[in-house]
Amino acid sequence: MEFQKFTATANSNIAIIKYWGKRDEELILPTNSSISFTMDEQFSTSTTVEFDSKLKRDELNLDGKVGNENELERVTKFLNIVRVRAKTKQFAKVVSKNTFPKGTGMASSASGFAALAAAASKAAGLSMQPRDLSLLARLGSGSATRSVFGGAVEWQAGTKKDGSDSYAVQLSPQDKWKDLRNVISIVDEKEKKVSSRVGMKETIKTSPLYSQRLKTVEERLNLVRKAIANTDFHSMAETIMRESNDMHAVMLDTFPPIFYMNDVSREIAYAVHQLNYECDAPVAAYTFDAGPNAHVYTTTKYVGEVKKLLAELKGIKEVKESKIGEGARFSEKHLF
Ligand code: 2P0
Repeated sequence: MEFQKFTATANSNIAIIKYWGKRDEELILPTNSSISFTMDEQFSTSTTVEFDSKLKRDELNLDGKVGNENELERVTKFLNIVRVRAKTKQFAKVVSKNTFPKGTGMASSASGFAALAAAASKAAGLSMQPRDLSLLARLGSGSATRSVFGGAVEWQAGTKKDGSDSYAVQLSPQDKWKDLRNVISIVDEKEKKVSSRVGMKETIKTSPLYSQRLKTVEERLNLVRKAIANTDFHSMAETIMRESNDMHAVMLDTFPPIFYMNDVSREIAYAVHQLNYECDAPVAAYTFDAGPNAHVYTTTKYVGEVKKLLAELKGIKEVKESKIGEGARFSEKHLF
């Protein structure tokens, strides 16, 4: 069978209610639901996929370089799922490009697997609704589940053993969030010492505090869902910060402990609290992922204030600003 070449683009996302722990390692099923905002096209991955009967194995090119064995293995594992569904044995050529430079410490597995899921499924002749696409993207990387959609997105943990109810839904489209910004501080560009995949597994295994997190995260989820339904950033700002702090607390409670935030990250957190104190309102909210880079959500009205306070801090390499972006889409701009 002859297959066509397809290209898809997906943006990364930054969670405000975090995914940190799996109830099923193989199916990538989370212990709790998570909520994120999708970033804009400055933080995206475009991927072209073509299945070809002449290939002897999958071929991978990432940002102009041949993918290493680990990267290829992860992509082949994912393509195997697509091949089974499409009933084909053909290997594929995959070429992928990130708009954000590798080594800025920005997560690329979310945008990467969302783009790969969209391009590979279409290139294999499968027709998928966004929900099915998010189920498929999840099998590549948990955070990719959310990148299929734009705006505010919830990855519903689901309860079924087979994972069929663990997919993402859009809570609110991006045009409702024209005033919201993510001001990103690049603090460290190095690869992290402990990957999210390994880190979250260790946390579940060794952190006594983790069971407490699973109880309290439900309250934060409800509060954030309500604030999103009302397009009300200020009412969830405190919860966004408490949630990030809670995740980093269980990381610290892991044994041996996992430190992702550093002194500069902590200075940024202090500065945001100081700004909110001076404004007598929660005008900005920080959140940190599995790394020291800060994401400060704020409204356009306060972006200038946030950037001013960041400029006064030492140790920040670069500050970027992202709008709330769209979901995965196809394009005619093939990469080969
Ligand atoms: C999140 N993170 O909700 C959380 C917050 C990092 C901290 O999703 O094992 O790379 O591929 O499912 O998706 C990072 O985890 O992990 C992540 P896998 P993934 O965004």
